[in-house]
Amino acid sequence: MTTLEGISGPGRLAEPGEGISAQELALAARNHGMPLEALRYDLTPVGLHYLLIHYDIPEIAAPDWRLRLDGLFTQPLELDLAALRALPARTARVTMECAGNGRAGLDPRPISQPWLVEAVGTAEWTGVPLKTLIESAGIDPAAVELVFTGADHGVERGVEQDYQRSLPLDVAMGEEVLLAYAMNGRPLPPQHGFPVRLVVPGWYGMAHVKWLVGITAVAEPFAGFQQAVAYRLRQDTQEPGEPVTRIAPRALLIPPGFPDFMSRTRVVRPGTVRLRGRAWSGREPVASVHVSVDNGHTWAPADLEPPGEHRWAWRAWAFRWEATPGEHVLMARAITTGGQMQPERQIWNRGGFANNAAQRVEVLCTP
Ligand SMILES: Nc1nc2c(c(=O)[nH]1)N[C@H]1C(S)=C(S)[C@@H](COP(=O)(O)O)O[C@H]1N2
Ligand SMILES: [Mo]
Repeated sequence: MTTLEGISGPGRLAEPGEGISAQELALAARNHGMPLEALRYDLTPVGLHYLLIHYDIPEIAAPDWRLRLDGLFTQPLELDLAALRALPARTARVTMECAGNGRAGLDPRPISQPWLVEAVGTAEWTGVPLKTLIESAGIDPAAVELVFTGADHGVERGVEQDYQRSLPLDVAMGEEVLLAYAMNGRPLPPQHGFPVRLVVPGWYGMAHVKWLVGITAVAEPFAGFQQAVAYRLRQDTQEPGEPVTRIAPRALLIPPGFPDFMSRTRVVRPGTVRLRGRAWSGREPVASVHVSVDNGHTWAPADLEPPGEHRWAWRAWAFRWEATPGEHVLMARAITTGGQMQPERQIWNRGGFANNAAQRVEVLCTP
């Protein structure tokens, strides 16, 4: 009989020149990205927001749903949806990005969900601050982390599991962390975590646990698969590595002109082309965006929308380019208030996480 290890072996790196497999295609078809032209919207229309679902979308009927707070709480709680919705709510505009965004561009390519750069989207999430529930359940002083459990179940690299992730208590207590039941003003759709998900503004997607059914306060840092095995920055699977946490700065271009169907090469006409895009960072805020129209040889600052009320959302930028006939490589990169700048070349790690190399867009300018 096949064992669970047998159907779901260890993580692998692609051999030199090895193409995207049918298994990677199956993942990519389930977990679609955001078409980059959707960078034009402040708020991503729900159906265009990227998706990442490790296992299956679980079946949850709203009347049956319960959220259980257990472990090191002084007053363990169980709530239904009506009870959650009766609590004071907040709405926050949040840019979410998968930690594996950019993975397919790495060499060698870690075999997993093969994102190019489109694993991003911005939504307005409405829900109850997590802090409100932690305070009413009362936290035991021995607790160091909260473990969040999703209703989805699967097997990954031989380990059968519920999808689970933890947050340190100080992060979980942040005013901005939400138990969200609405996305862009409507109940969450099944694929985005119906009926309730965690939203941790500024953190990569894996922290925003969907189909949330449990919150457990624990005395030791959580060592579950998605915390201690997956989502670590390391060169080799043997190293413990560093945990993946907050979103590294990134700028992306709305693809200019029009595309070639197969190659996706962009075609523009000579003359003034207004380049536009978005930039974001879950660490310190973006201070500027620089654009290169000559494949990174020279850079010039773009006009960047000033920071507004939406600290955790992407900001628009624009740049005037005088296009001349021929082939061009456009690039954009974000620089934070503390001087963190996107690298021009990929910085490799074994899982292909948090790699925020500056985007390159090939453009053909024809009369
Ligand atoms: N329960 C559960 N939560 C989950 C996941 C999952 O597979 N199961 N995927 C995570 C990952 S890796 C990402 S990037 C985000 C994606 O959120 P979205 O599909 O709403 O864009 O959800 C996170 N939350
Ligand atoms: Mo992700």
